[in-house]
Amino acid sequence: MRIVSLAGGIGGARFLRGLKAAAPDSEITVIGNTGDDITLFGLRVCPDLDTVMYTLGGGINEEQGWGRAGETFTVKEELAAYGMEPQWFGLGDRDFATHIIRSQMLAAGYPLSQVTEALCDRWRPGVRLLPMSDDRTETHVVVSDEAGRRAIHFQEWWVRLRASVPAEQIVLVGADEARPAPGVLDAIAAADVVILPPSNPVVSIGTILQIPGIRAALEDKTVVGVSPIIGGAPVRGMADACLTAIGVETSAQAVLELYGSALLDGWLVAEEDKGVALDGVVVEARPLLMSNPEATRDIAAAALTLARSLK
Ligand code: GDP
Ligand code: FO1
Ligand code: CA
Ligand code: CA
Repeated sequence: MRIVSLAGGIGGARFLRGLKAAAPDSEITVIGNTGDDITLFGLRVCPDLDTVMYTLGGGINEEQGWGRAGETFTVKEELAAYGMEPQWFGLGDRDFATHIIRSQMLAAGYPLSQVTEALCDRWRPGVRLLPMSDDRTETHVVVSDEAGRRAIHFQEWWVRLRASVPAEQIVLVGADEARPAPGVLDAIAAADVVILPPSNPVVSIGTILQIPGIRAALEDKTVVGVSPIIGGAPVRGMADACLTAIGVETSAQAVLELYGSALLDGWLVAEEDKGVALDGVVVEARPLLMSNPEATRDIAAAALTLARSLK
């Protein structure tokens, strides 16, 4: 079976591990969010692509959910000793190597999709990992504080400010001119089913859906989503602050309505969210906590079973 999955960072990566276990003989193509990408110290950092690559390739810091296992921070400390900014983003020594190679290849003219493929040669994530676009897009957040009203990079809002300042607007800069990366639309067209993992509906899935052509391609397919919201709260992270910014309530019902019946054919919600419903979408309630590999595999299996039944 051919499966396409969109993915953000931690939620997407953990779900994909379950999807691989639930469908070991399938060919899985992952379309990764690159709206989180940021240039730091002259290096291009792609947090969500790296989180998927390290998680599926066995290099992730499991407790943290991002960054490398066994990481050290000597380079970060040395940069800070020079007074280099920003100091609020924790790039580790092992992780730095990834960004150095990526930046060198990009400077040599390779598109991000080929760079990602080259990095995955080492990590063997067991899926085909494609960036949503080779064109540079970045999520920026409009905030107002003592410094006035301004747009800051998503990472500054998320990591430095911990989303504590309300987002007045969340904008994917460059979206209008961006094209899907090579292979993205072909993979969607060839897919038997499409799964939306419980990734952030605004700054992960919502970002990917903004690349012209991707949403329309998905609307022709059988798409099943897994709710990232359980009992009115994101399981981890600050997705509620992102939903509030776009005027959407933090609930499995509101995220279902945000995605809509043109995109979704099926929707998995947690058992405490039974009763969630939308015309044209089949909703099933299941335990949705990815607390261990088996529970995660069962969630992915339920999403696949539902998708197959709706084809
Ligand atoms: P990020 O890029 O690292 O923020 O990761 P994603 O966008 O892929 O996923 C983040 C989302 O995963 C959060 O909004 C959480 O609500 C969701 N999430 C995390 N753990 C779980 C879980 O165990 N179950 C479900 N259903 N959602 C989860
Ligand atoms: N998240 C943090 O909360 N603090 C960090 O210092 C941090 C560093 C970092 C470095 C590399 C990387 O790939 C991810 C990193 N993240 C960090 C996670 C990440 O930036 C965010 O959780 C996601 O982008 C939000 O979706
Ligand atoms: Ca992310
Ligand atoms: Ca459909």
